[in-house]
Amino acid sequence: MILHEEETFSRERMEKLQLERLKATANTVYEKVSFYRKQWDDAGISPQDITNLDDIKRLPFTTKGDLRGQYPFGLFAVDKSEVVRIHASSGTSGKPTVVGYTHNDIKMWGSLVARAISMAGGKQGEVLHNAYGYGLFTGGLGLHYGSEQLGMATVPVSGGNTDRQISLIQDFKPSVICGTPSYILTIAERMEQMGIIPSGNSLKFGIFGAEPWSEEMRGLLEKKLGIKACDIYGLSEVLGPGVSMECCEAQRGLHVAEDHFYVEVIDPATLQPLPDGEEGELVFTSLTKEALPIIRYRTGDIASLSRDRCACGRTTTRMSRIKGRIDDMLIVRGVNVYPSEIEHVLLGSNDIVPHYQLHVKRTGALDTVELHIEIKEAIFGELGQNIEHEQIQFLSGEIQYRLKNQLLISIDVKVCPPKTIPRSEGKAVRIVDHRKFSMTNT
Ligand code: DLL
Repeated sequence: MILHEEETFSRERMEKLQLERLKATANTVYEKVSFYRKQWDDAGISPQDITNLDDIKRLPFTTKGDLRGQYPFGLFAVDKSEVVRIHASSGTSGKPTVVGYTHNDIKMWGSLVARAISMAGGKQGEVLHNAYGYGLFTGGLGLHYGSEQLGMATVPVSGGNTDRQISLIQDFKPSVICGTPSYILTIAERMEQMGIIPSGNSLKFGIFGAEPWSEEMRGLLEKKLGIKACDIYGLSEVLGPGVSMECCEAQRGLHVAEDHFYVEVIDPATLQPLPDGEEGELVFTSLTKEALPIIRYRTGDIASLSRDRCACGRTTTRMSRIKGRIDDMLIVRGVNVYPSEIEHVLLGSNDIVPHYQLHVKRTGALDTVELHIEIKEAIFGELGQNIEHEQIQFLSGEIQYRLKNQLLISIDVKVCPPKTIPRSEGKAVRIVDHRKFSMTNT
């Protein structure tokens, strides 16, 4: 259901609103945040230079490094007495990035998540099971406030304690389940292990995100749980979940909340804007945030944009599913590959479970990547639980062949015994880096 009229604004009306809000945001950050004032003064730009939306391209970018450099509250545009919530993302090195919200920010965030839940099929009066982690991570509380604002009975179960999650699903009969796709898969598999048919429950819709996932993973989760699964995107530096959301009608790309965020795609190497349809790095500018307005934030996430009409009737720009983070891209003998592309190839095999990890090692001067996959329990049993069995060697060769054929990469594939690849309770760790310097896998 379309909750807000802004979702169907004409392009002209949306752009008028965006320009008004961009001008106000530019004035605020220039006046209130010394970081921006200095950055813009150095670049010879002032808020008055913004006379049309295209002028945004003249503004300097903001990066995660800038947020860290201003740790903890240096980029806040309001007095600390107006901040009512603080979240932070851990990051893999250095200081966390800290984000703050005023009362109005929390209200706006709740309304965008309510919009997102409604877009995915959630309805007032029904029950929503929220398995995103509660805490400094924005997933739990983000979905929570949105669900309450929509008028759903919200179950704040958080991540982990899978058996309890399952009994709550059986007893409270939610229609919507939210969580990372990897954790929801863990729940579905545990149900199967307990002899419960996952598709036999009350669930109708899934709201999954916070990590890259493939179309094949969507198919698997939809089939196992008997639901329609939609992708939700967001990042704490920009807001949290709700920056964009897929609709359950089309399930083709995520509608950006353009009344609150201006989206661009740039070439991460040249930093030049890319046209619609071309893949590059997503960049967001907030248009209504009070505590932490953010200008041209480089997300590190790879996607493309489309302004085609959507079957659901919404007119907002859509972004493609995230292919991965720039820092998660592996270069395997000169070929660039993202874990989500490997997932796409793997989920075509009936003999393995959908859990995998990429181990990056350094041998001499060379980086090598080994893909760990896990054999299905039943097949392992049939083969006498012998991981050296020639059929298992054959399976590893077959996956290697498909990766070479479809992605042009040659990597070693190690088939592991059942239940040996760690299961996720939040964001799945797809890349395990054994080299000295760590790689991110948030
Ligand atoms: O992950 C916010 C969120 C919570 C989104 C719940 C969706 C659902 P952070 O912890 O700051 O915030 O991590 C943000 O996660 O830059 C992406 O790399 C990744 N990410 C988020 N959503 C998706 C998605 C939350 N739908 C980082 N697909 C982002 C792929 C995603 N990656």
